[in-house]
Amino acid sequence: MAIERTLGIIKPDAVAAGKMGEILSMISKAGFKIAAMKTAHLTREQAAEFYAVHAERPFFPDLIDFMTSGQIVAMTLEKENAVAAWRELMGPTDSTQAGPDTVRGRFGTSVSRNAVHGSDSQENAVKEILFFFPLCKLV
Ligand code: 3AN
Repeated sequence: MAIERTLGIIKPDAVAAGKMGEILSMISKAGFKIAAMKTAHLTREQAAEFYAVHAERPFFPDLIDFMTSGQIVAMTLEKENAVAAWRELMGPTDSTQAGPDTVRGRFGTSVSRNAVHGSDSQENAVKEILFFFPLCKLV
């Protein structure tokens, strides 16, 4: 299977709770290579652009409030089958339904405060990686 890249974000709830190190450790133990990483504090415009696909959803204003409430960590994660593998390690969107071995099960608290983000397809992974790392050469 080919090496893939996906975009992971440690969200403001997990960063503020001091869980960045533990989440990076889970990522590393699961065999991902972190090909790029940066911390950022998104503006409302940047968050709205990143989540444009959800613009009409009722939770959109809360999502933008939350994602701009503090520092995030954006990462390009590399591994065989990375998109699916990172979504499996994250667990389901609703943290209350997530297993104890998943990042959301350990560090998320609800459907919206769910600790991490991951791309949902290879196509979106390319777009999302370029959003945070515009100079990255994708091969
Ligand atoms: P995922 O992040 O698991 O791919 P998406 O793409 O459906 O989930 O949703 C993007 C983000 O929007 C989620 N991570 C979560 O923060 C928020 N979200 C999704 N569904 C809801 C919901 N029903 N209520 C509140 N926030 C939600």
